[in-house]
Amino acid sequence: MTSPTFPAFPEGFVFGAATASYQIEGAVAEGGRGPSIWDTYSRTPGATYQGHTGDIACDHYHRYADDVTLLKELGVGSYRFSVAWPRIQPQGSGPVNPAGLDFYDRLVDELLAAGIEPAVTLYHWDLPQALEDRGGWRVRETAELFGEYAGIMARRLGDRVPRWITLNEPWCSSFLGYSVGRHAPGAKEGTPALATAHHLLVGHGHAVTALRAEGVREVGITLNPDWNVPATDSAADRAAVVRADTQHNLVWTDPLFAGAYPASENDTWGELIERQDFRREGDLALISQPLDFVGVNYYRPTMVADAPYREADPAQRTATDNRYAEVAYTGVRRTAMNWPVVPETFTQLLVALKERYGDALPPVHITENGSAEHDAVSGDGEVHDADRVQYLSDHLTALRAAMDAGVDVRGYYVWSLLDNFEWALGYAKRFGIVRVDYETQKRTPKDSYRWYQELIARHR
Ligand code: GBH
Repeated sequence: MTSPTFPAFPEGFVFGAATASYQIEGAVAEGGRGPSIWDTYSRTPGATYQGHTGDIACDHYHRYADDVTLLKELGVGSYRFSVAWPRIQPQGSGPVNPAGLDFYDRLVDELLAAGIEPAVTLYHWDLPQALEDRGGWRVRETAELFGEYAGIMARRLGDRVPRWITLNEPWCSSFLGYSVGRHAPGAKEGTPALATAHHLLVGHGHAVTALRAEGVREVGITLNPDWNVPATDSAADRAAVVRADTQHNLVWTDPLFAGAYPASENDTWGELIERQDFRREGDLALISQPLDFVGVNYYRPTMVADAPYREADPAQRTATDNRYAEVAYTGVRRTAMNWPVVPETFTQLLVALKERYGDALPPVHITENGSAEHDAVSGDGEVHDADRVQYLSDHLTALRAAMDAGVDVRGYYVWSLLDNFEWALGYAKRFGIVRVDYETQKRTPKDSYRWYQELIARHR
């Protein structure tokens, strides 16, 4: 391991920090907000660590001005946050809630006054429960309503928000939400999850159309491509990597950047989607509209091995069982998430994306990167998170290497500004560069905050 360095980025490179609504806002029953699928799911016994919910979270809804001050002192050029759709449309469609719009309006003005460019994510997983009750992402109507909601937001904030992200990590919404049930709405449906993948992409397309109609400056989508490494050099494990890549990555990137679902093995999501009756004429043209950037969230590589079908009986098998299993990396450091730390895979992933799509790959923003560590408050009241500093330094160095190799990367947003509600893992995992004491809501900048602050200052 090298000691932390301060890699140098070109002029104009954007340094930022990111959060998401349900993970930080709290105030779930205030300001006219309707329930989201995460309110429902987090209340389901056994769904989240110790039954944790986002009811209070970081109380950002009330403390947003203090949090903007933290961002200002950090020196970031941009802040990525998400809008809670159920604050805007408590029923997911129809009447707009003025108090919800006002909250984001105040946040945007506070950011601009601090000299920080807002980057808005329209969907970071908190679907209005009312829409889930009508089928959620299984049904096309949700995609159409998402387009309407995008238009509402652009009309209100489009004059002041330069960068718009339609969806965050649709793989998580689709696969974790509807196939394995580890995220809201907690469905374990196998094949119907294919429809959710397609409808998320169609929803993205409708949102792009709506945002373009309002003339916003930059439109993109955030994906979480995996870097899959074969467990051994065997043909079987290498074939498993192809299946994992197809299901996790190409199902999203091929329609977006190549205008077609991936054609490879016959039991991958891509080919199955091709055969489904939920497809409509014109969908791929809608999905593949040109974007100004693609957001990439990257944390860690995945090692995969060939695996048998989960069900011996062919009639029981689902379209989302692609016969690969994740196996543990050995000989590398692991974060508190038990994720392997292998920074050079960040370079490899970005270079591979560029190689696959060439000029069809839009400029890249790293919309999330960071680590959960076993942080402790020292006797001096500080958090000396040397592991996180090392992680960030090494990943920014790997990012710089990808840029030297020809990948057009415009910005980097650290995940996350604050410790927050880590979904099914509740408050047990801390990703912040600022510690949050959940008893008092006191914020304490960690050593990683100071390190990032210095990195940014060196670029002025
Ligand atoms: C991103 O998800 C998200 O965009 C962000 O909200 C999240 O906080 C961050 O990364 C860190 O995880 O729920 O038991 O299946 C990346 C996908 C989703 C992977 C949550 C880890 C927790 C395990 N992450 N998942 S579980």
